[in-house]
Amino acid sequence: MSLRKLDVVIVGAGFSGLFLLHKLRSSGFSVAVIEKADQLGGTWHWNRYPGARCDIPSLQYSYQFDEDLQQDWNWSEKYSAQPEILEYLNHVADRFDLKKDIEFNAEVISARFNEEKSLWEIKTSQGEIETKFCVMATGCLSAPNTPDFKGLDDFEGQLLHTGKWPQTQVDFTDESVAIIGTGSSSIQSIPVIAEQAKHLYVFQRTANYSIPSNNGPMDPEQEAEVKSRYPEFRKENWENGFGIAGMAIEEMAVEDDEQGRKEKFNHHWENEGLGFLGAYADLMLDKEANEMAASFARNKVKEIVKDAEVAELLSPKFTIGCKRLCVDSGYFEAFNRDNVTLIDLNTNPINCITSKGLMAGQEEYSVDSLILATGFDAMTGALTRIDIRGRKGISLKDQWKDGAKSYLGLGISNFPNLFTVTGPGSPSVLSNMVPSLELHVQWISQCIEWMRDNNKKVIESTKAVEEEWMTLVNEVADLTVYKSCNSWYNGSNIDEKAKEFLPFIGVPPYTEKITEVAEQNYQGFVFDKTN
Ligand code: NA7
Repeated sequence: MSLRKLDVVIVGAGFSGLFLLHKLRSSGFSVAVIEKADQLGGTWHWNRYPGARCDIPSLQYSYQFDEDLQQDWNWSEKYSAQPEILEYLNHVADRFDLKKDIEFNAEVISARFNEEKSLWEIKTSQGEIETKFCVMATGCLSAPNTPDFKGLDDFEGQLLHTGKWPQTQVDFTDESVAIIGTGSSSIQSIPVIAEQAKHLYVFQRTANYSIPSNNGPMDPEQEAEVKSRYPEFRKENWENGFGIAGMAIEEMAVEDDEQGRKEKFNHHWENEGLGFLGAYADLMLDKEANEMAASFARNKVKEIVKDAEVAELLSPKFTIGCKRLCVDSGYFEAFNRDNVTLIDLNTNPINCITSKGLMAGQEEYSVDSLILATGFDAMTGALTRIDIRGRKGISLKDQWKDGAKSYLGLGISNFPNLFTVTGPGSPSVLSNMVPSLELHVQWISQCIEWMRDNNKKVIESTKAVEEEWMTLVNEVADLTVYKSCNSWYNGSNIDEKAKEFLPFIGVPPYTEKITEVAEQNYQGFVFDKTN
């Protein structure tokens, strides 16, 4: 097979990769997207589990780079389900004629920087490519975490992972089903599976907070209102810390009286989903304020769940929002059904998986299907699982062994001309992902264009700026309650991973910073460094 030569290789055909392809191709670069799956969609291709949907309203969880696109597309629900989001991405790909430059069923096996040529050598399952730039649009939650349960291979029933759901319809009718994990994926899927299955066993290690989505058909009046002023609507979101509308409140919970807090929490519980945490400005800054919101949410669980013992087990004990907050459609209500049983893994740990099911505590649960809803090696896993080698053959996995260091979540020292979209050190998972990735795509494309126009061949971050930036990322997190529990924000869900806080908190200051860096000719990065 002949060696292909390109300006840019983009890894991943999700939201980021598609927009990157459109941007860079429009600027005259030769580009290809390399995609492991047999179709586009990224997260929205892989996460097809029942009940999968976005938890940021679709009018915001969508591209804004093209006004005609955002005017033409109509979402059918407030929070769209996975099939509709995938349909949207296919529409975007067709509208901008993207598919012809996407190589499907091609997995990147290795990416090596050739220092002599200043080129990346990319080896995929389909062939080899030499490229000036490599952009990793691999997603923050795309490397599934499969815990090393003893006997997992012995299970003879249907084994599923929510993050790698089959494309064929999975029907649980008349089945006994076990699901391990109670994060967002499980919380979304449990109400749907419970309606189908004969019996559903939920194995919980940590009870989680979840806010009702109050999802429903798109309100035509609201849609028309947003569309009548879409650019301004988007601009307002950029001014919010999380890049999400409806969270820009300045009042403090600790300064309000009990009645005021009750009313406000109730309003946000019933209307805002993730924006529940925006009820007051101090919820993620002050432990006392946070506990007020947490105790409100715990009381809600006790109001919904009829069995007091089950309600207690489902009541989270940690700081609200410190693990990714979940948004559901009937999660706690599902535990009022006779065919749903909750098993507390703290008192009944999983001993092993058997051919028929699993042993937890002293009991064996025989099931037809076993679902692992055990999350992802978040933010870094999709990168470290590829053999990426920079200067002097240094592997990214080794370089990040004691912690992922990146400048602005965009560039990594020793890895010249390699960019990451929503990489560690950027707001990414603590923001509305679609605008955040669009911001990165715009920044990266402009940088590559600027280099072409200014005769620069190589751009690279340095250890010094990365240290400084990641220190700031952690200092900002220290001002909040985000570090007060185990979460995938800080690597604690993966045993062998460095425990460090990865996302930068605060969309407006971050946007200001990267804009300023670009305006000052990519301040902090070095160009054309010799070996
Ligand atoms: P999450 O949020 O990481 O949830 C994973 C769940 O799996 C969580 O409840 C974990 O418990 C549990 N888990 C993980 N490993 C184990 C083991 N070994 N034993 C028992 N339970 C385990 O992943 P999701 O896929 O639900 O959501 C990811 C994001 O996708 C979500 O936030 C949205 O942004 C979309 P733990 O809490 O660690 O005790």
